[in-house]
Amino acid sequence: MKLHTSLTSPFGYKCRFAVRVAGLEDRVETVEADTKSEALRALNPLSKVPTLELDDGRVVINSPLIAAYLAEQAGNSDLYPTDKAEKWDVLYLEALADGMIEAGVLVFYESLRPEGEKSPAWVEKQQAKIKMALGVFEAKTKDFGDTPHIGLLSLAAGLSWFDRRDVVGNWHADHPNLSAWLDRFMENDFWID
Ligand SMILES: N[C@@H](CCC(=O)N[C@@H](CS)C(=O)NCC(=O)O)C(=O)O
Repeated sequence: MKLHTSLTSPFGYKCRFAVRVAGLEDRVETVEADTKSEALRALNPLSKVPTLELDDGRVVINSPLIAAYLAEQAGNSDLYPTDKAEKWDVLYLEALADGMIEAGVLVFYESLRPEGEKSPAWVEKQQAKIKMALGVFEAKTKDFGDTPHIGLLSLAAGLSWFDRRDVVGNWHADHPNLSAWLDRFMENDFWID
């Protein structure tokens, strides 16, 4: 399988972590992709990364589906709990983290627009969503546990990307539990800088 991704994409990080947590490093090759290329568009009409190309030519798009596919290939893994109620809690965390990252990606893309085309109101709206989500995660940090499930992989990928791109300023100061958790989580063997 080939995981087409930008090496800086937060959703790409999420899936690259998932490959390692699922123990599929030998079966998944990471291929650097350009979102403006014809090659990626041919695989994924939305030209988005990550995009997973299967060995038989079929394609899986969208990081939640890619993670679910990887987990299925791996059999039992830490990515999703087997208990149904716990699984939906994890999927909630994943969706909230993904949504927070999406808002961050919009803020980042807005920063690349020419002066005069930027909308401060739009940026403020996205940043407000990020702040709300960060508040929820801060309150939930104590319940995260030690298993690197897909919700935590997405969250950690997003938070570390926020720091790399500086899209939300210093979120650490107002979210000390989350900040300390990220420091610990980044020490896991599957972490990729
Ligand atoms: N919902 C998608 C979002 C993927 C996404 O937005 N990727 C960004 C990079 S972080 C991208 O490909 N942007 C290029 C574009 O939108 O044209 C997922 O979870 O995989």
